[in-house]
Amino acid sequence: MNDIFNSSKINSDYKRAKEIYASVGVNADEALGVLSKIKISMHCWQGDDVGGFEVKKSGLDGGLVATGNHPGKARNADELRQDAEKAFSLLPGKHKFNLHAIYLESNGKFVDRDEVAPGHFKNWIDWARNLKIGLDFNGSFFSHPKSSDGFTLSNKNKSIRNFWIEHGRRAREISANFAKELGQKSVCNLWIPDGMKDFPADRWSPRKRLAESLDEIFKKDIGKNVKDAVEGKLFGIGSEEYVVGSNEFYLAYSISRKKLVCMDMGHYHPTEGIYDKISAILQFVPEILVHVSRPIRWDSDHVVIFNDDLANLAKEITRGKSLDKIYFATDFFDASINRIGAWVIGVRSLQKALLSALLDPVKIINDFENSGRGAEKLAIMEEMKTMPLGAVWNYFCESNYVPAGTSWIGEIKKHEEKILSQRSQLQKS
Ligand code: RNT
Ligand code: ZN
Repeated sequence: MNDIFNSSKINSDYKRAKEIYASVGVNADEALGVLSKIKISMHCWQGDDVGGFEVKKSGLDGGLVATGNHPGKARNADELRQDAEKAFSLLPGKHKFNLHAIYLESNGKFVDRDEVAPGHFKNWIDWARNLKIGLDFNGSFFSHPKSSDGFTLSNKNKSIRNFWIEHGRRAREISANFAKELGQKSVCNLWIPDGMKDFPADRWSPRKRLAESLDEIFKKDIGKNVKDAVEGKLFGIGSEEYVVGSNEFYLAYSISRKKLVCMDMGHYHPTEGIYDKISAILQFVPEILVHVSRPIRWDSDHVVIFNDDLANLAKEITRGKSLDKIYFATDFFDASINRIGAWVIGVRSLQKALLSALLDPVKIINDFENSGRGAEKLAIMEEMKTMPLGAVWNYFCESNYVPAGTSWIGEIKKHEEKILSQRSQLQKS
């Protein structure tokens, strides 16, 4: 199978594909030039099922569920780096890594969330610098005794609220340090699990408290290299009826406070795609953070694949010439399959969706639409689905020195046999 992906075949396939795309007015070289500049923030939490490396930790709670127990998950930061590095070696381009506060390294000492500081991420910075990648950050407002009643920044207890406000402030400091040390912007996203399982008597007070807590967190001017983002949600496990930070709450908040709104593809009603929302929201906010995920029936955080939702999202962004206004971050966790494979599949699928959008014959479809030729427009949109995207993709991989086509798949098994299986044995003994 791998012989198909040798250099000369990839080059000749690309040459032919280029001609085919040119026939609909699309320049494949240009598309690849744009794609090579798109950084994707790969989330750390697929690597260990959202566990983190805090010294004292309780299990996953706050509505996040990772299911499955594929052997060999990373048990410490060194192992997570080792796995992520493997994944990055199979991804074309230079990207970013997206950390959560619970991935700190504290030398065996207990460090509570209101004490976490830039120094706890020193190893991550050295590693990222070495790999020439950026780092993004997230405060972790879950899996903690002070989130166990279901409320953090909107808690009615002032001292609990203050604890989480301090955590939020520290998250921004850590992000600012990433930006400074690595010389590129760092996105600092905030998601909280606050909400109620059943009908609340009072929907109002927690939202008022949340708005006030957020204003406290964002009071300090942290400089323009930190991109603050706020992420809403439809519901979570244990917050089925009421989510304090709903999508409407954060959309309004981000517009009024000039923050990025984070749109997670799994955080809306199941029949609602986020692609239609991009052109609406970007009328009023300068930038959006997208959490690229794949819901099945609910916010199930399945590994991202190149499906219609993703293809439509990517097309909306390129048709609106808005690539520079979108920050892409993956967000899924499947513990039932090889976790490095999950990362690579997810990020490569997003890149493929972006490539297919960059190869979209925008001029032709616009002309058809503007001249009332609906059937022709639909026909060309359909024909594009069977164009030789794979040949262009393979050339992109090849020219970025990563395995093309299916030839990366064997790498996963090798890593599993050489590295992960050792961990499983240790785990057993
Ligand atoms: C939860 C949000 C959030 C988390 C991560 C771990 O519903 O999607 O982005 O998945 O921060
Ligand atoms: Zn998310």
